[in-house]
Amino acid sequence: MIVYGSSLSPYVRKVLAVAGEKGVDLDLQPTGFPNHSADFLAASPFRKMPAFRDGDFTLADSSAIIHYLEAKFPDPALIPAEPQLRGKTIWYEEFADTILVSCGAKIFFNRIVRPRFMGVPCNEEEAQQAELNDLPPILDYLEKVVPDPGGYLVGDALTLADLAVASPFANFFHLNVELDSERHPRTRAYTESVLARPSFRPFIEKEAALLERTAA
Ligand SMILES: N[C@@H](CCC(=O)N[C@@H](CS)C(=O)NCC(=O)O)C(=O)O
Repeated sequence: MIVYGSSLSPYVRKVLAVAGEKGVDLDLQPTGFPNHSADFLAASPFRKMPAFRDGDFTLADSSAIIHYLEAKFPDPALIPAEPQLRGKTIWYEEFADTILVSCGAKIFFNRIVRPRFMGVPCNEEEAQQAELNDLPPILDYLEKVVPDPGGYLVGDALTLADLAVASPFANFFHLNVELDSERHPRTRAYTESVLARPSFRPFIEKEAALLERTAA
């Protein structure tokens, strides 16, 4: 099975972590950006990563891919069956994919993707607005809901909620976005512990090496 994309994308990284937790081997292939490969375009009609191929079957969108993997490889379950746990799991994934990533993308896209991979200058005003004004209230929310060390966001086992919420924090840590140790200590400890899992760590190390190579 192939995933097209870069693990620098929090959506791609989330899919890779889900597969890793399930012990499923995915072949991560670049999209060919900026001249996308025909294989990527065939799987992703709107040119968004991640895209996915399993034989003749193609799919785009991280959540769609994760539901496919969950159905095909049910153990360990990362989307609980119990109604309230399932509802909360999907809430946290949606929160991460929309509210958290939208904010994080304004910082990461401006400071990393535009200058290093697109040859376009950073819009520092937009990045600062996101970092200083938009991010703190999102972290305030997380600070209230993240578990004590060793715990999980939903129920008493790891779920998609933990992987989805932690994934964008790898981008914050790459950017050295400081989490206020007085205001958000639990969020920092929790996200660092999820990102230290073997399902995330090798990808994050490769990302850090790439960012070091492409630094000005
Ligand atoms: N809802 C989609 C969002 C995918 C997405 O927006 N990916 C970004 C990278 S983080 C992308 O491919 N952007 C390129 C573009 O918009 O052209 C998912 O969950 O996969």
